[in-house]
Amino acid sequence: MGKQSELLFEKAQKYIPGGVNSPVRAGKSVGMNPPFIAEATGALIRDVDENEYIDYVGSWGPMILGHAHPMVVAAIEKRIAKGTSYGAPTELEVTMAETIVDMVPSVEMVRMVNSGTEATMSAIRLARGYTGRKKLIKFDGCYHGHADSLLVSAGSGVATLGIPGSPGVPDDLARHTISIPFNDIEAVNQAFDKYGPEIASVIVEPIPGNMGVVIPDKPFLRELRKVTREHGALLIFDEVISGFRVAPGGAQELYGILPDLTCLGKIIGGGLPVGAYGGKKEIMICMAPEGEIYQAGTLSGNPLAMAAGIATLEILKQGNLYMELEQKSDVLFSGLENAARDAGIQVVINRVGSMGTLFFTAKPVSDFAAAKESDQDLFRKYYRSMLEQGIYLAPSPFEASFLSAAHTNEMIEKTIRSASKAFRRLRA
Ligand code: KE4
Repeated sequence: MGKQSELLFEKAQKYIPGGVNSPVRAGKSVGMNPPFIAEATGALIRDVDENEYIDYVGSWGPMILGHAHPMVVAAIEKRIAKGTSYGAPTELEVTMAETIVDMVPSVEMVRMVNSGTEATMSAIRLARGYTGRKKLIKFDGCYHGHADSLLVSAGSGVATLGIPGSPGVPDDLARHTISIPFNDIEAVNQAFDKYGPEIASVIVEPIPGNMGVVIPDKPFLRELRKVTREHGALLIFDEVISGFRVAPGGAQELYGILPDLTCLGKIIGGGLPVGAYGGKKEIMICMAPEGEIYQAGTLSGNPLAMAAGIATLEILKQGNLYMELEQKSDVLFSGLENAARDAGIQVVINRVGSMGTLFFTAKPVSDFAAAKESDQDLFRKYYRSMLEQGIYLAPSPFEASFLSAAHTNEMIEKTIRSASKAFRRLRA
């Protein structure tokens, strides 16, 4: 890593646990200290040592338009002159809520929060309050943020760091969460046979991005909808990643399945801190101050974040960006697949739209157990080689790569050439 990044990382570790404000950024899974970023424009990101990279992290999903999109920057610049936060309702929040309701098929009402974690934490509290039940089903390898009830064999940072659940989560809370293999509808039915009347909700990433990308089996999501309805449990789609990513209306639009509640984040803030949870009106009106179930936030619906998010969604809801993203992503990931094959490296690629993951394995990856069987040592070497060639990937085998509207054909071709070289080095 560059000199300035090393110096900053050393200093950061004096004041910040692990030197980072979110664990996965520390790069422990790839055994490398992280580059410190100075700026980013479009699909390019530059570190403090003047190294430039093609960015496939995109701030872990929000930057679907690319960094510093002119319309988003203009929206923030225009808004900031009016102040940054009032702690009072604004027209922007109404516009954002109307836009989400308009774009996300199952959402009739929505509440803004400040992160994906707050969104899922609030949604499970709402599900428990609405049903009067305690138990929760989640899936191994799915990550829903760091609320206590959800840090039970989660994926993403927890999986990458190898912490099964987390110290500090009380046992008598964790035991209310049942975590089962993704795509395993038999296990879901067994859980409902055993705990049915106690289950408040099933929360799922309809297209998981936190064990790497995994494709839901066709009947799986449909069965989830059926079994939750039969048992009076709420189905929560955590679309913090897939929302507005795979279609204007997210995975629920793509697969035609309507959950009871949807959690959103990332893209709806245009890179500023935002989360949201929404769903059927009869459920959402149970939230204070209309109902009894409590959730609050000083900066919820913050005007700057709303301005950035509205500018982003206005562009996405035109819908024409998704075909372009699909084409670019197909070129990239099929190029990676061909390059690996030509170098004699076995890979499996899972992709939906502009979110995808390359696993170093020969076996299909349809759940977390299979993802964990992929060769993490090969991933580490691949990651390092790509970074040295100016390609910025997520420093973990259990994450998604994201394309944006700003990735050009030349950048994609350069990425494929770099991967080809990286794969050949793996053979050496
Ligand atoms: P945040 O609290 O980090 O805004 O969102 C939590 C969350 C909820 N649901 C899903 C499906 C998510 O992917 C996330 C957060 N994603 C991780 C990476 N996949 C954020 C990166 C990080 O933890 O630094």
